[in-house]
Amino acid sequence: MKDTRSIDPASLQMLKVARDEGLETAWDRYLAQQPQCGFGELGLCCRNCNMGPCRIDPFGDGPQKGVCGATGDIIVARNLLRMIAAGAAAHSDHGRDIVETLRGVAAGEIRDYTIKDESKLMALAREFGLSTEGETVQVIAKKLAEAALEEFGTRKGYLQGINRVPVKRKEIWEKLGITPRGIDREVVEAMHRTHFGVDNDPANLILHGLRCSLSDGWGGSLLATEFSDVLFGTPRPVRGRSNLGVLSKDAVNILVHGHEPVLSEMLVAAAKDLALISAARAKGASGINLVGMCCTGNEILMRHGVPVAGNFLQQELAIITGALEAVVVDVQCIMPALGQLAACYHTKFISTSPKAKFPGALHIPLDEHNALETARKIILQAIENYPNRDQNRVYIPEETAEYVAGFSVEALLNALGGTLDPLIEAVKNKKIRGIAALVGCNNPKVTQDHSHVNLAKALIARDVLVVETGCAAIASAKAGLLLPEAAELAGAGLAEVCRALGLPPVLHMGSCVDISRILTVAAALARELGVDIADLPVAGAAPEWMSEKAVSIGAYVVASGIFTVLGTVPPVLGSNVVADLLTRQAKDLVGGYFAVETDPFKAAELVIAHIDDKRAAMGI
Ligand code: NFS
Repeated sequence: MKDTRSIDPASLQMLKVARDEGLETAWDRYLAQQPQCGFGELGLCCRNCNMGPCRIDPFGDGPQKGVCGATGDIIVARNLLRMIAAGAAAHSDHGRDIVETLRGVAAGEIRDYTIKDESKLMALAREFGLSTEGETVQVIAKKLAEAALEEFGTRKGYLQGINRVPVKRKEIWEKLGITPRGIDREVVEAMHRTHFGVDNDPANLILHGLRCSLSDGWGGSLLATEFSDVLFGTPRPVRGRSNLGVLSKDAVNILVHGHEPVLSEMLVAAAKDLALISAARAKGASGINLVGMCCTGNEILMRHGVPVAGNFLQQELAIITGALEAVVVDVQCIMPALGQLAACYHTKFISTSPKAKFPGALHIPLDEHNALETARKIILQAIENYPNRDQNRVYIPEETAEYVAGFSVEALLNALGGTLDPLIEAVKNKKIRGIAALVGCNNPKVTQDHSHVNLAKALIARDVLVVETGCAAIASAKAGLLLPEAAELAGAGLAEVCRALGLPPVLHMGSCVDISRILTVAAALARELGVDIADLPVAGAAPEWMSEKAVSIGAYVVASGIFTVLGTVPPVLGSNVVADLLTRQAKDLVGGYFAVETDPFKAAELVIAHIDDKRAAMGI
């Protein structure tokens, strides 16, 4: 029988090894959870106070109210708002860490990092309205970081980042009262409103969810992206390799997994240290092979072309290759299962963030003030572990595919010759039908990468330019869609544009916080054309999403005016009121709205129909 857990041959091979070795993965645990809680699936259980837990009977026979009187509509809306708040918090706390690192570097307290992109620093300083005349880079960076830290608890009215959006969009947010004020404030208010006995109006709750998510997209995530560029360099097109075949049979393999580039950047630097390379050789290895996974993988892939071993569902499979000397993690999307699994091999599971400790992990905290030293210490742990590798248990799938990544807004503009005009022209003359942003995770509820790859292929074949981030982009990397040569899979118009500009039809724009790059391009396109973002022939999709961060992303993309298709079902179906708000009423309120479609081919039709409608409305 065909194994429907993944379409990725490397993953399928590793799943066989897992079975032979009697090892459990997320897919097994997913099966063991069947049937999953129906109340939870519908969003109908509430644990917000200790009169509960309460649950609402979706069939109407049992209780229709919680002890406090909350209906299914209230419970579903409150639960969704909490998901958005958690996702926005995760992205934004990541953003804060990057801003604080820049502040430390500027103040001379953190010495191992330098400011890599001064012109971006200057541009951001101007955007924040700071005077740069006669000031040193250090002083400007410090002022900028301090101004950015204000964004988290700002008292000045609203977030700086929203100045990027067209006036029409700002007016929509103002009218609805959802202009984001401060990043932390919106998250705190979400928690306050969902506390027992506060906001009990589903629409009011969802509207705050949109505001909270906007503080992520145009706040926390935007700062994470922009300040990472300042500190670590703005990505430029770069080639590399992807999938588990990037692991080496004879080098010390170190997998970096998680999200923040602060540590991974130092690991990239330390892995080139000649003394460490000779230490690896002294242990019988051919060298040091640093590879990435998930979004920290995306960060170093975008900036250094570091190989990416895989996306979310491959974290356990990488350990099962038996070839990893160390898995180094920071925060987010790290399965707590890794410790136990690593213990079945010689692999060291190393946690580095005081915010994220795991069972079975060796904790080596990252000290930003001594970051290079921490990175060296971690790499030495891996080197020392190399002789413990049992080569008889090593199975590395051969699969790898090349990618071209690194499409920051600046890199895209550069490829276009300095302005958005060629892109606008191509859209107007229908060589490019529209633009679709494909983002998000893997989820064992659906075949790994199947929806990502097939949706991307279906869209490019119909001349839709696809831009991607996160684990969606890694799926495309593995499928060879991030190469200029993939233009042959595109429709004639898109293929022509790709060939003329040397671009792949699917552009890797970075990690999930880098969806802010996509927002920035969408806003710039709208401003150029004198329209609102909602008027553009643009759509979003999260075909295999699973995390709360993805819920926040979906919400801010929709609130920014962009129609978004979800490929896994969000826990809102217990409330017709909430489902109707998200899939219908949102269209009138904010221009964007959600659809749920689990079949990627049908999802492609929805995206194309939407794009064609927008084209017709614009008269192009
Ligand atoms: Ni995004 Fe990136 Fe991947 Fe999903 Fe997790 S790594 S921040 S949440 S699983 S795409």
